[in-house]
Amino acid sequence: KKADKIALQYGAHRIGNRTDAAMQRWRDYGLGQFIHWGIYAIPGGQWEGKTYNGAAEWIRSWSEKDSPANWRNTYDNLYKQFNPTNFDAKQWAQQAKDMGAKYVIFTTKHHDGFCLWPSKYTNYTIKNTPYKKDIVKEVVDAYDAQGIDVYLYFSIIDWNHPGYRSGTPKTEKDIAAYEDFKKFTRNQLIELLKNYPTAKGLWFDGSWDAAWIKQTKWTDDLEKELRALRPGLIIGSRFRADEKGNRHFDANGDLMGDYEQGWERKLPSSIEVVKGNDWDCVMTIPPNQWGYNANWATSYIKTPYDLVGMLMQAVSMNGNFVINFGPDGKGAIRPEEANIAKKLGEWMKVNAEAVYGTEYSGLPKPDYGYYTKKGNKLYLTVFNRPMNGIVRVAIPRSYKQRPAKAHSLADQQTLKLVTTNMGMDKDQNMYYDITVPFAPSSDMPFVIIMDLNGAS
Ligand code: FHN
Repeated sequence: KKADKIALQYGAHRIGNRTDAAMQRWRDYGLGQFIHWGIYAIPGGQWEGKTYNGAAEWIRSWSEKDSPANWRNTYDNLYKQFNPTNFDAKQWAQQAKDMGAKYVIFTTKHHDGFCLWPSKYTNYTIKNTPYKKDIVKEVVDAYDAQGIDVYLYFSIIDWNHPGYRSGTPKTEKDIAAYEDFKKFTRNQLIELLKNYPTAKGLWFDGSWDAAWIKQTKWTDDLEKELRALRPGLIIGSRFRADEKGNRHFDANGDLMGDYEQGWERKLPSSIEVVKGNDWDCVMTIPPNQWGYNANWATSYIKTPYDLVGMLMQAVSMNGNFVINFGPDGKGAIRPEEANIAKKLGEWMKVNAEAVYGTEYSGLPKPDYGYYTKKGNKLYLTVFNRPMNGIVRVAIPRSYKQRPAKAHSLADQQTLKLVTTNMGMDKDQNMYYDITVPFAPSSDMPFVIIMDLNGAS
């Protein structure tokens, strides 16, 4: 510990990354799937004939502005129509498996408070819809069966609970109401862990309210209680704040939780930014829609190429990359998302070796794409194919290992590798020229594997 650190009771309880098997497994995932599903999928971004461009899962609050008289009653009664007859958890899990996802984060309850499991602590659950069945269980079972680890998304914000407050409760009445909400939140979390014993972690959200941030000791105790209930449980940095009100990183700059959970719809620009911490990035396919929005025509939709680029950017800096899906009100995954999953899966089928279990190479980012590394293998995922078909790899002299051989991952073809001395940059780098097949076999990035000499 640095001498100038201030004493904190509720800051980080560990310095540096977790080293246990559960966390190592998390670290090796590379690619994950996020699913936002709830009753907001019924309006799908449209409210009383009007299209809302804001995030569709927030429509209850967008529509409030336009229709103050009845928004609450209308939205909060939508669950009575929730009957997703096209929902097939096994099909979702199969699709995720084919895409190459190693974990899924599933919304058990979003900000609207509607629970996709039959919680004992509220009536606002799947049990009281025409569908009735426990959707969380169906998802957990189906993904477990595919060997995809499940993480339960849980929103602290709950617009449905009468005791929920965003601002710090001040009056006696508000304070009592919020205490009730805290009890409810704790009960639900314990219930989730008990009901779904195979879930590997909790993915918290909506934990930014002033009221919640103030609950320093209580949230710290609760986190400890949850961890004690489930050894190995993984919880990111979005659950609680320290006694100075800091979230994610405490007043000393130390990460609270098992990994940094602040990378939402953005990626770190360099390895230095993540300071050696574990992290994941959660990404929407449109700019900012998590729940189902029927109208995707008004914004840019990321392509499989874009997403592979982001995946490799994340993995090259020791992060996991998680792509969000928003099934519709009937439970179907829209064709655009199904197509993305399929294309990514085709790419992963060939190139996953460059993703799973790989890590930051220790090399500067090359112009051609991204490096990842596993033991003595260095992977270069090429996005910018050189015009002359020669990929020039620059390895700093200070780097302990040297590429000895190269081959292409797609077809295992040996690639010509020669040491090059251009007489430039002599003191800093060694150069290796790798000749890649002249005609690109697809419009997607390809991977070159280099065997490295020397101990890493
Ligand atoms: O407000 C939510 C949003 O709807 C979505 O669930 C994302 C997912 O990370 N989290 C919140 C915004 O940070």
